[in-house]
Amino acid sequence: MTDSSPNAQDFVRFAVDSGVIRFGAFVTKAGRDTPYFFNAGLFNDGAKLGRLAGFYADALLASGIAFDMLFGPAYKGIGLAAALAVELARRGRNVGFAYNRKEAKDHGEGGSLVGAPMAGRVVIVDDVISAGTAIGESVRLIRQAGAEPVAVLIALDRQEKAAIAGQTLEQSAVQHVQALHGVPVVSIANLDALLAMLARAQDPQLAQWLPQVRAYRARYG
Ligand code: OMP
Repeated sequence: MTDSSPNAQDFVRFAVDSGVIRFGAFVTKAGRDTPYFFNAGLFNDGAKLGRLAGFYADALLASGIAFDMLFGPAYKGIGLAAALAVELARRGRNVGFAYNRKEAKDHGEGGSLVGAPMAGRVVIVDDVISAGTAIGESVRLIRQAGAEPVAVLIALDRQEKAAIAGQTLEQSAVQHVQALHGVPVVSIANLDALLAMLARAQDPQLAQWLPQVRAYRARYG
């Protein structure tokens, strides 16, 4: 469910209209100067989160990947996985969800996992993949708990080259995650969908960003 599929196009439009995709001068975690940034924290009211969950559900169900539960990596993944769990239940698929704490807790629930017991085939729900550095920890946590990560579900695939310890690889981050962890990545939309949207934009305020975003794709994609 990527590039120019109707779902991807609608999602990119929704993200731009919500201010979740912004244009300007930003720096990614991997230190890349980028003319656009996707800030999932700005899906920050019930209506937006509910609509986002609908897009996640469409992408996950269309992938055909069989799964038993969801995992949301702290912090941003927690709300995303929770919203998706509600949406799936609304569609008749009531699955468990769990998340991790960033800080270890020495009393109460114990351990760093919270929510449904980790078991079976687990979908990791996250916001965006750039260089692909963040996913490994979730995969490890799930395997340590005796469960099987079967997919990484993200909203946006920035379609960038992977980076490991500051070194850029030839593989894309998504290919790298798939090869290293053996887990497929499913995204609602990718950078190609954003480029397609900018190429069609009537609003000159938006259309003006096309060359810079294209140049970024050429440099890091
Ligand atoms: P990687 O782990 O390098 O793939 O980067 C993914 C993370 O970078 C996300 O989980 C965010 O914390 C952050 N990020 C965004 O949220 N939006 C972007 O558009 C770009 C990044 C980023 O820093 O690369």
